[in-house]
Amino acid sequence: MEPMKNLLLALTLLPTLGFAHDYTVGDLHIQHPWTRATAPTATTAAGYLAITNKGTTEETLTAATLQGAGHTMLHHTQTEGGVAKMVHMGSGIAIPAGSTVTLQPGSFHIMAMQLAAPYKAGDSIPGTLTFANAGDVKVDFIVKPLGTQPDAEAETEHHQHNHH
Ligand SMILES: [Cu+2]
Repeated sequence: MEPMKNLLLALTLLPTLGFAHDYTVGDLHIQHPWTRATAPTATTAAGYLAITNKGTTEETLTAATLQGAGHTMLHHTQTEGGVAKMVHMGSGIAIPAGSTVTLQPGSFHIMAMQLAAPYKAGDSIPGTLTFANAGDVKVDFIVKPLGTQPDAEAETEHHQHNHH
């Protein structure tokens, strides 16, 4: 396929697939908030995204919400002696000046608990990110199919960039 056709195809697909949605607030660039579809009986989900701090002072993600979750917390998955456990980030997740922090499976995540109803693949879940300096930022979490792996995610982003 010719490059121009590839580009047009990519642009046509964007709204449908919900890829590469991002938000810029001051010096913060928030990329691709997503979560996974949940099983019918599940009451928890995890929210993921990448945050780039282009400023010169440290920023902190202090809280987040996902619609339909009765309670949310910021967590970090840590593995000790082969056992993974989730640590509550009580003072938030720091985003140092000039760096990107990625919330992803096996690492930092937004733990959404007490789900009122399952998250379905293809849905978009409104949410809020609260930053110490930038305040509240409204975002949409794209719901990916159950079992989506971070590698698949990286692959998608990689292909996306090839078109620009
Ligand atoms: Cu967790």
